[in-house]
Amino acid sequence: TSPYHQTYAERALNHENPAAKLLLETMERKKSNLAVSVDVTRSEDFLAIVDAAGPYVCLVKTHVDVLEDFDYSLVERLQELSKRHDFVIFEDRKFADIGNTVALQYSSGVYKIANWSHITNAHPVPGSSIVKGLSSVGLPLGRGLLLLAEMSTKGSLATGSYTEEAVRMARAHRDFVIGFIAQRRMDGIGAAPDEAPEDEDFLILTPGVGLESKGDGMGQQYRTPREVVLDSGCDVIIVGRGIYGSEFQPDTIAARAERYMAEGWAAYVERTSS
Ligand code: 5FU
Repeated sequence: TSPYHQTYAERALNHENPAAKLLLETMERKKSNLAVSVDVTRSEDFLAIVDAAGPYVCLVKTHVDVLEDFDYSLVERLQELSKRHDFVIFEDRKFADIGNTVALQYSSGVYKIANWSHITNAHPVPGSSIVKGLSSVGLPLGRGLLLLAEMSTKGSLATGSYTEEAVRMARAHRDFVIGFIAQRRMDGIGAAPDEAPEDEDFLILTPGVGLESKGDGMGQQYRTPREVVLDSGCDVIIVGRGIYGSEFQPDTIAARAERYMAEGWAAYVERTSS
């Protein structure tokens, strides 16, 4: 059976990479394929949102560079919450430079992302040297990388042969590249029918998910959890403003997270039992 029909628990066995295994096991344990994306500028709001949504998510996605009052102690607080609520951490850094530079950006500077983020991501635009640079830092630490094969935005240039090349790049680095940021399953994409490895199992993490709106007036496009998980075969739904809104009220955040979790899981159950 293809990954589309397999359970997250079965798929955890397909993966050697510790971050991929951890994510799939966490999804199964918590019965959640929901990730919350926390894009706010104050550490206090950030931690309150993570704490409120934490029980319902398999993963927290961060953009730590938008925090105005970032201090490395924030990372320790995030790690405590990650243990308390049992979620994986994904810094959505979208690396896009030469191998030597991304290795420095990943390991060093103010954020030292590789120290604490189980998963990060990169644009394939520089070519496979970006994977080499990042894996020199992340692989010894048991980290995993997602390549941006597609984007959720209107007019995205990551389509067609660019997407196919992203999949080929991932296939050549299966120890470190665990999957994609994409809008659909990538199984077999870019390979001749007899070329796609049979045991290919990439994780698909998908932003651009919302129940209340179709977009945000700045190019973002939303689809429902059901469309993303059942119709397009994606594995993790990533929801930001649909969960934390603009008020940052813990009760509202928890209720919204619970609803997205339920919808995402129902779509997965339907998919794996079909
Ligand atoms: F790679 C991508 C993409 O194609 N679309 C995205 O929206 C990443 N994102 C991120 O997901 C974006 O940077 C936000 O952090 C998040 C979506 O937030 P929203 O509030 O649910 O629109």
